[in-house]
Amino acid sequence: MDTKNLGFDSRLIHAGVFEDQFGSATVPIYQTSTFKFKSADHGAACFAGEDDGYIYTRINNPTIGALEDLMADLENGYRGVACSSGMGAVNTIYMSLLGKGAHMVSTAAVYGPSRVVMEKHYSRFGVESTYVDTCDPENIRKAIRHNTKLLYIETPANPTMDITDLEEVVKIAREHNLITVADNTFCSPFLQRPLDFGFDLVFHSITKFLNGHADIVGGIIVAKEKKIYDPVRAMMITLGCNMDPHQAYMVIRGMKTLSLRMERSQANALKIAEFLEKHPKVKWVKYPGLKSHPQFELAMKQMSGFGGMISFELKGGIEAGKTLMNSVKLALLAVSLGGVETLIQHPASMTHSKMDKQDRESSGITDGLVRFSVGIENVEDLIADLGQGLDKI
Ligand code: LCS
Repeated sequence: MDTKNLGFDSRLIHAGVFEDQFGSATVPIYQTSTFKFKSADHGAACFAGEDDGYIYTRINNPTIGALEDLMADLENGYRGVACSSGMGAVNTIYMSLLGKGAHMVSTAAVYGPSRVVMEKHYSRFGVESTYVDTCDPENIRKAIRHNTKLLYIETPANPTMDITDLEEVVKIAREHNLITVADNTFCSPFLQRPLDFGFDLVFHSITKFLNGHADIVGGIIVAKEKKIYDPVRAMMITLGCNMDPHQAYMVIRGMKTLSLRMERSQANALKIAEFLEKHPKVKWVKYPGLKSHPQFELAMKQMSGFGGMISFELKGGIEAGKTLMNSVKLALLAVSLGGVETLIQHPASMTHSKMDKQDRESSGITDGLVRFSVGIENVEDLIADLGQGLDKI
């Protein structure tokens, strides 16, 4: 369907959906590993790229393709590359764009494993990296070297909720001829579209808000242009971190309600952030929708809402945080985020535990930081649950 003149919510329902021979209203699951060629010449033409017929599910598949088309549409990009996980997407990007002697500048407080894999493993193959506080674009400028190729931004960052100015990053990249990548997991295209600011690539852990139901793991990359899409797609195929057709079907199904879920999640999050900010046992709260967030104005400028993620620290530090995590009954004590169910977790001992302690602390991921992923339950119930947990401290 031509979605050019449709609004975001209509595109969520109709983009990527193709007509099949039976008139199926939803995208069918093509649970096959391989596809029959019409002839030997047809097979050869598919491999040569002269025919866009399906070949093999690691390379292309109609169900996975429907999700890739949907995401490219929502992010205003050229085409999408679906991956087996968000980390599959991260590694596909690193592997396709960096090599021996190349250098990357990245947000310091990224999702822990995105940084750990670079510093521990890509360094073994001669890839260099510098992690800086990208809230101040000057830090990015100062970190650029003669061999810098990539600027890798996560905004809002997991779990500090720090925000990076997308427009400024693109300006710097253009001055130095660098490729720009944004991890848009915390926002989803409902709240922020980095390609519209001039980024070259955007990606997501699709496990989170996009799928929204805590029942699959997946990732997706969307490229702004063909010249960057082609090497990224080729790398995903070679690495073999493709999505599975059933996984793609689940994500397409979950994404139909993205706007509805995001609206409720962020409405709940604002009320919870306000409740926490006023609570006497809370030291600080970081939520982009609070005027106390140091980059509230920037969030207003580049995001169309403030999302469902909150970080906070209790006055009693980590011991108080543990009491809270052990006391809440409605919020699940679990990692991951962006599902319909509210989750609470402790980044220093869980999602970011493999990071060097000094790097973790200097990135703002303190021992006492607790992260809250706000679901779509009744907000009164969530506040009551937090309240009884805070009373136990
Ligand atoms: N990028 C961000 C911002 C993430 O939050 C995650 C996962 C990833 C990439 C990797 O995606 P995955 O391979 O897990 O699909 N974040 C997690 C978290 O905060 N808790 O558990 C996983």
